Amino acid sequence: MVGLKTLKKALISGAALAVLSISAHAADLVLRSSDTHPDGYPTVEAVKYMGKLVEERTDGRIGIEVFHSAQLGEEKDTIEQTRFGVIDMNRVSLGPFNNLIEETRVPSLPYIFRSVEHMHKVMDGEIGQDILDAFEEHGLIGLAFYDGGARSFYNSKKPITSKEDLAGMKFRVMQSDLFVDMVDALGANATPMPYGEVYSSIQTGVIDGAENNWPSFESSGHFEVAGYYTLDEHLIVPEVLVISKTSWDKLSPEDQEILRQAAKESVPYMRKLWAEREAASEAKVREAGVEIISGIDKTPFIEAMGPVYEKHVTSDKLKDLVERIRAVE
Ligand code: GTR
Repeated sequence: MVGLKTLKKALISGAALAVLSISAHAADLVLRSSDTHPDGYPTVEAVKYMGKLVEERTDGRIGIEVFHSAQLGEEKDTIEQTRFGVIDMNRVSLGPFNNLIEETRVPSLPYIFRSVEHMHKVMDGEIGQDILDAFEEHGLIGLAFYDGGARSFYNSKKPITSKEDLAGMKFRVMQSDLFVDMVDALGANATPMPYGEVYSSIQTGVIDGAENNWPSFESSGHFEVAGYYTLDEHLIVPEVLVISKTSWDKLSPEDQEILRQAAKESVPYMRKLWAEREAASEAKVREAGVEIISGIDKTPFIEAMGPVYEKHVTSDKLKDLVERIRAVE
């Protein structure tokens, strides 16, 4: 039996805890930010870090609460909600923006970047800023780009060692026409679907596999159902942190500047976490016995992308972006 004294003590500490947790969110304005990834994932931690900076610099007036693990929904839906101001902030891959904002297609093109370093140079510079600016007319303010590593194919059926091995296989892609055409061009079949449905779809054989980077392949648990991972690295798609224009317009110019600066400062922090997580995820996946196929000849993959570029790089604006990206050393 619990004595009265113990009960009283428990109640008091419970009350103290409640007060504590209220004060942790005592900011006048708490911006709600969405992320599909679980707690502890580099993108989630980077936005929390940004929130800490914002809270410090506004003397606790503004805070950010990250709703991780797709608590607010799958990416495509949360993007719509962010555009309409139902969700304040969102950390998403550029992929689900491709159909809406044409500029986001260019850094999402297969093999557009020669390396992650090339991607950093492009996205940290003027080209990156031009792409961030393109969000505004769609109800969003682009704050920063995060890393998404290199994406490669994984599947439950067989080791893929060449483009020919992909023939007729069924892969999930993000909800973007560009990625559907990319998979088609490789001779496989693409099924666009939300991230949260991929695990069970591989498990039940609805699809043969999907494609992603090491941290997502690991954190989603997809490696448990897809035992073959081929490092063809067809995409290096940056991720983006956006805020709803509706939420943005309510802030003073000074607070907007604080947010912009804090977002910028969260980038190097994210990259450090990303490098650590990439290594840890790779180790975990290898330890689980997944067959890793590396060192394949990427040339046929790259050469197959001609029609994809032709179809999706349509306007002069996009052609110019491709040229500018290629020109960055
Ligand atoms: C991850 C990315 C997510 C999401 C996911 C997907 O790499 O970080 O934002 O886009 O891929 O494939 O849906």
